[in-house]
Amino acid sequence: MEFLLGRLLSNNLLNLGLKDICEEGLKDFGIDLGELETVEPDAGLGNGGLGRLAACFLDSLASLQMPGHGCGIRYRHGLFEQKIVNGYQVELPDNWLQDGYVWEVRKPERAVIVKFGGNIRMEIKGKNPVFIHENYEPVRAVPYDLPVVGYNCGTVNTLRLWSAEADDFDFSSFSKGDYLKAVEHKYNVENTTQVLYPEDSHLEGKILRLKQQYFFVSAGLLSIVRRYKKTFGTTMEALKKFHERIAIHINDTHPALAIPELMRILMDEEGFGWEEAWDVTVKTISYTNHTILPEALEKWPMDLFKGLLPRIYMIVEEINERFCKKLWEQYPGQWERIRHMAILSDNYVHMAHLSVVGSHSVNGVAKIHSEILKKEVMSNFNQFYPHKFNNKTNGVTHRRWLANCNPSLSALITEAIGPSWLTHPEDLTALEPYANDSSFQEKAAKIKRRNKEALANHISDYTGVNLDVDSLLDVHVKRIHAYKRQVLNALQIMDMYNRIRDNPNLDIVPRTFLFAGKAAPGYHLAKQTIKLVNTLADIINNDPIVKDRIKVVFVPNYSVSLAELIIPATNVSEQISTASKEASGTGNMKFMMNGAVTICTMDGANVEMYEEVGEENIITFGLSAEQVIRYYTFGGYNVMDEYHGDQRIKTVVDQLVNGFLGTGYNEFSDIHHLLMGTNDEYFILKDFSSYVDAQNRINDFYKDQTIWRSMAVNNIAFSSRFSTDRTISEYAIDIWKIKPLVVRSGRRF
Ligand code: B1H
Repeated sequence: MEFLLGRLLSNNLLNLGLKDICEEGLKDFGIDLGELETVEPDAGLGNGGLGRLAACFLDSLASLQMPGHGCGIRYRHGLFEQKIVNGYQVELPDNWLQDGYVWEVRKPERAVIVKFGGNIRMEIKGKNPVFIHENYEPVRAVPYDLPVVGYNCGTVNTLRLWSAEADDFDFSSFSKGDYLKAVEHKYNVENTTQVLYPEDSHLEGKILRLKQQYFFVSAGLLSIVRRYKKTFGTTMEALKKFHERIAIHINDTHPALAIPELMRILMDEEGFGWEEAWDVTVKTISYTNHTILPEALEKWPMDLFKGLLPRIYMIVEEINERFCKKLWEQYPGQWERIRHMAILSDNYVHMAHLSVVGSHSVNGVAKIHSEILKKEVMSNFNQFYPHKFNNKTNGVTHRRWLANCNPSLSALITEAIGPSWLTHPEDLTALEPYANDSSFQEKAAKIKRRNKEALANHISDYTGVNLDVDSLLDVHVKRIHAYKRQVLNALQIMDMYNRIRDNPNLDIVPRTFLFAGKAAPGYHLAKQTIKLVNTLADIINNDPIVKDRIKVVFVPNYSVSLAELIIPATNVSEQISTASKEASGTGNMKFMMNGAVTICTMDGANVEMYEEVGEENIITFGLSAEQVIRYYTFGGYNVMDEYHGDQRIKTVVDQLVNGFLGTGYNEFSDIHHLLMGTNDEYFILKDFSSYVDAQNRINDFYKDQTIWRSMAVNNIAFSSRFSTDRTISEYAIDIWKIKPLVVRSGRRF
């Protein structure tokens, strides 16, 4: 449902091998390619990691010459634009299509009709029941195709984005003279694909979102089946081999309706019986889980579901019935267990349960996350289907996130070890000996500094803050969320500030704390967190006692293109989620491959980064996932012990509400409540002291630039596991059973 593409021009030129020649050619006309690139709008059709992962998958699929395509929604408005006014987030609509979009090709001749609402009539034909959908609202789904260009290989795959369109006039209403009704109909239809829901890892149970889900799932499947029949024939025999030639992967539960929709198409349109349709469906579909946060697990009220999708509801009911019957056979009398596993229960349709039951593979996105799924969150399902569960650790495309966004570092790497890493990221390990090569270290450090200068220009334009390019750049960028613990970082900065005020000559490495990220518009705590960071920036940046040793800056409107500017300039990457909560994280990987040192909890993919780079090249702190889960299960933690036991903690917590920050008493009350009113649900105060120690270690390492630079280079050298080329190869072999398909041999350059 999300593809967070960002800009495409520069990346497509890189993958086509045309970047240098275009740069040179444009120079002759007095045009700077870099400047030209900024004219392209970001395609912000996603919230964060989940949508960007899908975009990285597309790059690796094409670059590995795999026949794999994307199916999504052409949102008229992508993720909102963030402005900061007086320290507060203000949301503006993202108008990315206003000047047209050069990469899309509208294909009206491939449009399909998606049916909503209405009622189902059953007829008996011969001996079999047939289901006829009547009085439905037809919505025309028109595909817009975007090319997905592989790296130096000639493969171009497709990202097909569906747009809801109405004919200019609904003639039946118009002919009756009801002009307003006709216009209203057009408005309602087109509303379906108007806007991306802006909640990351949190669900908004709105009917329009369910409509979006069915809209793109149905359109996608209708077009896949149509293409299949055109290629392999329309006979029943051909269709029974559907799963041998087609794999459909659902990115979280958002497209889980693909399961009942494929059943519907096979049964109602192609004449399959239930058993045959179910066999093909389960063998076709596979599912990735991206979160264990309870508030993000999708469930839809049955009534709402039934009204919008009556035939799909009937099919889900039957899937549930048959599944529960099997559970009953295996676990006779265990009502509670069955109720917890059912797809339909407590008047809701549970989409994760539907996804597990209706697919042949279920994977988590990092080792620790997959283990938590198997042992905790989905342990019942893992017992019932022990062979479905597996792990596929996330990655990022090192072509966009190193080669394209950090061309100087990329050139330095190629100069040292040759260019093979671009297609074989595992070759990056050849950099290891350079970690202690002082000339290489120095060149890498110079590049980091130049990248900081480029970032500093942007920041002074957008915030008026002058970034000290000689300071240590400490970066916390991602969606704002309690579990990602931007508040922990803010408290640590307050403590550092308190120490400087207590001892104005405190010897610390000059540091800039950079934050960026969007808060969901209805998420008050996240919005207060943004205000808190901006308030700290105001106070600290203007306090003469600080003498510019620390600076705080919140950069507005975090996006793919802003990340591409920030990440190459970063020294310290903040990955400090409450252990067990961040399924994987992917920003962590982008920083690592650009030579930042990570300060992190043992959560998500951080654990595997630690394994790869070794304990001497990463700074870890805090509770383990096991400890966190143990506290949640058995209790035994009291925030008052932290508050009264550590003066530093008491001071910073009190400063939130005692006027120290120069704001009203209630300004940060949600944050104060998060810490003290929920018994520190995210263990922010519990991890505080260990985090401060870790920050002090960063300070000490950075003082010795030889050590620091060697850590930075080691991080690049050991980042290859986190390329989506590795991730996609695993999906291809273990789940999709697809192989590279050489359409034509590409030009090699
Ligand atoms: C992730 C989401 C998500 N997990 C609901 N879940 C959404 C859930 O619009 N919604 O309703 C949108 C997004 N996003 C992220 O996926 C995880 O938090 C990250 O840890 C992970 O790296 C990323 C990719 O797997």
